[in-house]
Amino acid sequence: MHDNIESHLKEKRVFKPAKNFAQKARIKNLAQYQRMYRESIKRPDKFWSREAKELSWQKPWRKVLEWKAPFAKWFAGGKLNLSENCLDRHLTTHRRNKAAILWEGEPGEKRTLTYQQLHREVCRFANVLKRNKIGKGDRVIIYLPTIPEAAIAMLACARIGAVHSVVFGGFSADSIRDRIHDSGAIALITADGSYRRGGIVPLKKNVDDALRVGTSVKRVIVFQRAHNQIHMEEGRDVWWHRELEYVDDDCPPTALDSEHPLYILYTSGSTGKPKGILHTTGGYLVGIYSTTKYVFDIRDEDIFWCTADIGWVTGHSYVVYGPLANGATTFMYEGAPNWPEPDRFWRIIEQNRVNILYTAPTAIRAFIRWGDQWVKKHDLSSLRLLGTVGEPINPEAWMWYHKNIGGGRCPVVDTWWQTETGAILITPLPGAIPTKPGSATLPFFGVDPAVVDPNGKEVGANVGGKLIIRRPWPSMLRTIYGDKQRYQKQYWSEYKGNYLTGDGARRDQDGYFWIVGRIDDVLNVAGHRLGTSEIESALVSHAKVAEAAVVGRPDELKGQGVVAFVTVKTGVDASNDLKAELREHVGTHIGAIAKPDEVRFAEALPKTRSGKIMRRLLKEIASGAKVTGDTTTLEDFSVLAKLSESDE
Ligand code: 7RM
Repeated sequence: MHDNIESHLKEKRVFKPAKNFAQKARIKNLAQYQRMYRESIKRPDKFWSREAKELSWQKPWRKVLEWKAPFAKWFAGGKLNLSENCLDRHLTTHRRNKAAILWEGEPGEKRTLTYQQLHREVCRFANVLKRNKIGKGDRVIIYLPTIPEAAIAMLACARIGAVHSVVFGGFSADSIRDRIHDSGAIALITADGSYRRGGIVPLKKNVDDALRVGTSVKRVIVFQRAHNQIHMEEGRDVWWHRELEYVDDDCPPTALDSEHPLYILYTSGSTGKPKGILHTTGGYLVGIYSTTKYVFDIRDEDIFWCTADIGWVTGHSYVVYGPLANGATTFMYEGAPNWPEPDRFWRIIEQNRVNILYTAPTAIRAFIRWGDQWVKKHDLSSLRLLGTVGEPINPEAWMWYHKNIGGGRCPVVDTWWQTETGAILITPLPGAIPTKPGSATLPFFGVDPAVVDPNGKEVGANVGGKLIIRRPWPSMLRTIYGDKQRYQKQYWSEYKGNYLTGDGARRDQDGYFWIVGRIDDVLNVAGHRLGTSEIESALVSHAKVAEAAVVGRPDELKGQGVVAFVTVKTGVDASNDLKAELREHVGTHIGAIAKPDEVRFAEALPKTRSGKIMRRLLKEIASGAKVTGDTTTLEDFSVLAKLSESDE
């Protein structure tokens, strides 16, 4: 009996960077990447100093890294301000009058903020925070839609050293309350409402419900977005626009210690209490600055669109901080991809001449399902680079994205990272690293990942195991807020001194990483340990399948049986014949061992707001149990009800 995760799916396609792309890129070929990577591993201090020196420091650091495992101090002794690096730094350059943020609301309004305008708004709002007795070290919850004010609020907190914690606009009163309690937040920034698929999400009402019981929140600042009727609590609630009347626009950036807390972002632990992932200032800035620069090879002329919600770490690092630290133009969109029609994204790209698109596999699979005709209506020739993040991308979805969105000419960067890692850790560099559909390819500079067996020994090529990171990196989490022990235990104790990602992976003969899913989701079928992503990718490679999620359920004979939840493409008849066909399809693509014992058709799969399939819930449904675990991060509760109904 062995404990390694087996791997069966072999993907042979390779895409080399196009010559004209590579020539203009910062990293132009594999040899240059390898040289820099080697340097970054052998002499990390030198590598990261060089990156950090491209940024503004109010006081230089004493030491690049102080590492008392598992506690890191990056750029120790240095002082800086993140908002200064995202704003003030650009005001003395040609970027002063350049668009920092281009925004489109779901109903269709458009706004542009230049660097100078954004700087002014951030300074004024920072003064509003001060006026409301919010200061350095105070925790502030931000519960806003993806509107420029979300970025302004984050940057204003960073400017005065307040610690923000953004809560997804889709979360409920309970989730807000949990996060207030855990963080001890004294203030909350929200809006009256936000738009979603034509309707209005009552943000302020959710806040009122969350604050009904006594909490630490003393002040609620409300931005007027949707003009829906709301209640304003005397002595507690103030309007954003009214507060601005009392402040001026002079607010020098506070010099903060490199290790000063920047934000807490909650991720749902698989059980119980959500974990508050804490990021700090200097290392985080260097991490997001450097990854945005090299992974997206971002240029001054580019319009960069990361479609993530501001409440996901991807929104923090690649909608707001990464692009602005690079002086780029970041595009923000408030609403749903299928509102008013399934071509909203393509319409936006055509109208705004977007150059770089960064989105999630879940969105790509939805586009495939809705049909190519929506894409074909639009001119996407402005695009020059595509990215994905959030889940393993099924090779067929990768191919569709490359061909239909990228016109076959844009490199696709499949970027692997986590809330905990702060920035991208495993990724292609678009001018240098040949891509393979479904693989996140090679480590970013300074990152030392490995795939190991249960004893911590690195496994050979194409053998699955646990993905670990063997040394600290600048944008790493520093702790779980208020719970050092949990931080130590969860991430650093299984393989002492190494960071445990919780993901399963394999490395192929070229050293490329393939993420096979979360370790907790690995199936154990008759002694074979199978990752979820390969079976799902085999299902998605069938012409009639849009999306699939595979889970195990107890089986007397095999230990676990394989249950596949499948959604079909628009117009496909979900028949019993198709079920049989899909079982055979998996059999031929992977092997008999992976054939689903049961295929269930579903209208939709349960997902988090960032689009990750919640296999934990499907597992409970597959084994006939009631869903009991934490469902607060579930995007659409009706999906669960429907899945359980289809049981009867
Ligand atoms: C950025 C983000 C983290 C988890 C991670 C993986 C999965 C993310 C990829 C991926 C395969 C990818 N932060 N994941 N990116 N799996 N390929 N390119 O998603 O904290 O919300 O989630 O997401 O399982 O551990 S997160």
